[in-house]
Amino acid sequence: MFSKILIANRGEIALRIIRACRELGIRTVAVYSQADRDSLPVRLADEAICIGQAASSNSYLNIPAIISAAEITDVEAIHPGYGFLAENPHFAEICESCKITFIGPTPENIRLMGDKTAARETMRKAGLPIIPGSASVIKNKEEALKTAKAIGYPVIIKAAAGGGGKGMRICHNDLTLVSSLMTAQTEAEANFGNPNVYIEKYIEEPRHIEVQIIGDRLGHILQLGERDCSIQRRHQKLLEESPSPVVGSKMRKRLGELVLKGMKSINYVSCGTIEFLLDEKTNNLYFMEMNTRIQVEHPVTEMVTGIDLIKEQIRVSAGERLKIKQEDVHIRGAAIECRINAEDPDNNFLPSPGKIEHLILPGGPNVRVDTHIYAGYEIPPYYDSLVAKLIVHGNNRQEAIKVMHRALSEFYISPIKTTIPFHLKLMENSLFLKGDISTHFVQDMFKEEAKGE
Ligand code: MV4
Repeated sequence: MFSKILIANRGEIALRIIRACRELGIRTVAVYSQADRDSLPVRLADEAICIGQAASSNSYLNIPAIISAAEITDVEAIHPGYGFLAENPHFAEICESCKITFIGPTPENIRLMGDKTAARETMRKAGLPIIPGSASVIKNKEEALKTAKAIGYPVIIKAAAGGGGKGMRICHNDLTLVSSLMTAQTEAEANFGNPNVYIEKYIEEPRHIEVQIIGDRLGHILQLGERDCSIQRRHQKLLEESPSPVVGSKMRKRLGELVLKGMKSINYVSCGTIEFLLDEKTNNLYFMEMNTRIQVEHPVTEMVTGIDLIKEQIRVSAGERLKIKQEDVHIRGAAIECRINAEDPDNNFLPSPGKIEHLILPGGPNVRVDTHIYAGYEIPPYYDSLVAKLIVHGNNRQEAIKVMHRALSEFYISPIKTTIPFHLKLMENSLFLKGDISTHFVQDMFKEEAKGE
């Protein structure tokens, strides 16, 4: 096992990793930007090194500064958290060449899954259902038109180097397809440095279902059930839950078998998430893409499986064997996570950074709060707006919702605006209570409100 690791991240995930390390007896090094000097992970880590200015490109994305900090403090491994350098194959390679363990998948795993067309083709070969679409990258408008003719409109153009919703375009006919192709390629080049795009059939009101997996370096892989992440706004998830209210035991078993086949085919190691779209009209399930990192919503899976994913992730990176067997993984009850962002839900979710003067955190049975904030903390404006994750557990979905409602009503943050009032409304929404939601839910909820006013 490692004796000391560096955490190349900030905020709640940096703190989450420090906590896992403490329990494993591993010393920690926090790296931080000038804007995060007074942050909790900096205070709680065993050592802390400033790596640059507030802008991420000068600090949390600054590879030479991070590697220097790792060399100076003599760590054996780097945990990248999520975002920043977590899915940068080049960074994973540099760590390797400096004899520092990158706590994550191999650079090959990251690179393969980062190319969304290659990921699609690899998973198709492994037997996973993929969304009907182009076999590979679309080279010209003739190929685009041919693909659309074969699968039928509407279609969606996606960037091969994209993911997470950036640079997607929906097209309903030949005319818009041809004009969108050009702009999609230009945008892809500008955003990702790669103009490659591909085409899929557009699934109209899908549910976003994702499966958590973890693999060790000895070839063992576990699947830890699904999360339903359909409650999102502009590709930012707001609430995640496990199990999904629409996945039955038969579909769960099939999902599990599919992801294990897919992951074994690429010898995947570390934590990862396989994203699926579920078309509720046809009950068809499709592989969409894979995230080769620990995700924000990992606690939802921890709550229903009892597995500490960060500790396991560190253990497998140190070469240890997974302690749990697939037959010992059981999904117990239901868990929900609400993302508390410093944003104003009454003002188009406008970011609301600033100083937290008053803070009351919820507690009591079945409540977990993952946060780096404290009374007197000033939320810097330079990073994402996530300030806390409120995670609850119940014997079933209904009970978990009751616990969440109770915990949200205890939660008090002032004077900054947060998404707490949005989540409170959600816990009372009849469609949410029924589990009758798709990825359009939040948008529709605000449309309904506008009508009523
Ligand atoms: C789709 C889709 C419908 N059909 N692909 C959005 C995030 C990115 N990972 C892929 N996304 C989508 N891809 C096809 N063929 C709809 C979405 C989508 C979506 C997916 C998951 C969660 C929320 C979403 C919100 C809008 C669109």
